[in-house]
Amino acid sequence: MRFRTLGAFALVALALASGCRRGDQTSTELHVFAWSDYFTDEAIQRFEKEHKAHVVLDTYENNEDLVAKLQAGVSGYDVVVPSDYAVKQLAELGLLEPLNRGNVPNLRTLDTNFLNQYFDPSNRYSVPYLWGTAGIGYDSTKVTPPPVSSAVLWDKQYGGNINMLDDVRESFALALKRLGYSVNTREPNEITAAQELLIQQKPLVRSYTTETDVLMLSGQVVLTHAWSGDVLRVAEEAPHWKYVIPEEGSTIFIDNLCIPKGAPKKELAEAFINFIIQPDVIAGVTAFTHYANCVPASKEHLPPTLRDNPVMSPPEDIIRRLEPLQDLGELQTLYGDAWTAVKAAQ
Ligand code: SPD
Repeated sequence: MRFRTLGAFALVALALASGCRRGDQTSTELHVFAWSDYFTDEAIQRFEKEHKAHVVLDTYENNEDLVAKLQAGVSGYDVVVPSDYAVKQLAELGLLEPLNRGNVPNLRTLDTNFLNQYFDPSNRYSVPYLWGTAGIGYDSTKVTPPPVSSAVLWDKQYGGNINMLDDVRESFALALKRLGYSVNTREPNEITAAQELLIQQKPLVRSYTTETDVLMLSGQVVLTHAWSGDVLRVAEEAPHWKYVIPEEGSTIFIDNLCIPKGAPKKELAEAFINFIIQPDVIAGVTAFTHYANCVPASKEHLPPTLRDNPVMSPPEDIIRRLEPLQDLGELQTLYGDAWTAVKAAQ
């Protein structure tokens, strides 16, 4: 009897203990939905320790997937990292929480050049985080001479060894620039011309993905439409990978930390944002991701090779060739339909 009572007591104690543990975990979990390789393990672990929380990281491939997921309803995410134009879309759809700036005192560390941008004029919803460009990654042992024009992505000799970003706005931007148009054109004829160019390219394309690092490192492609940091990071391990911004021009982006509407842990999310933009922490993120950040004081924590790297922080003459993607409102569906047609083409 005594034994049975003790056994029951032990079982109840165990159940309570595991119940509490589960309860504690849920109450301190922070769900972050971001681009792949956009935070460091060190930063996450330090935040977890300082805030006695557990960070759960999930990734998306492009802004459209992020917007669709948040539009579909309660996502359970606390922090998301949309690019410029997607911040505006999400804000207009009522899918972002206004930030309580009192909980993010490190906002003062941000470079004012990145604040009050068109996509969120008073930074009501967004904190600029990392920025970069889109261009072409190429295996310099196989692609000779070094490409200068995006025409190389239509060159038959590289057929079957080319990857394009699985990102409607970026892929259309590349084609539109090749045709001499703006990446934000609202002209249906120009969008159709870009669609045709992308369809014409399709037989040469091995894959459409934004996870380009794996393809480069494994040698599955010799050319990829890519974002600057991803190529630079690969080049540390495989220096034959180089990056070029095509002479026709390309895009420049700012990715931002935001809190989705109804986030279960809004205050913890603000603490996370405040933590990650500290100069030493974000310097660690830049050293890993190879994307430039929006915190000037982080520079002194960066290795000089990266601080002055022209791929990470392009010089003025290159910047002049870059256009930021704008939110196109209703017209976004024109691009979406054109992209579907490219994907469906045989
Ligand atoms: N591996 C992460 C790359 C993130 C790049 N941001 C994309 C911006 C799209 N306009």
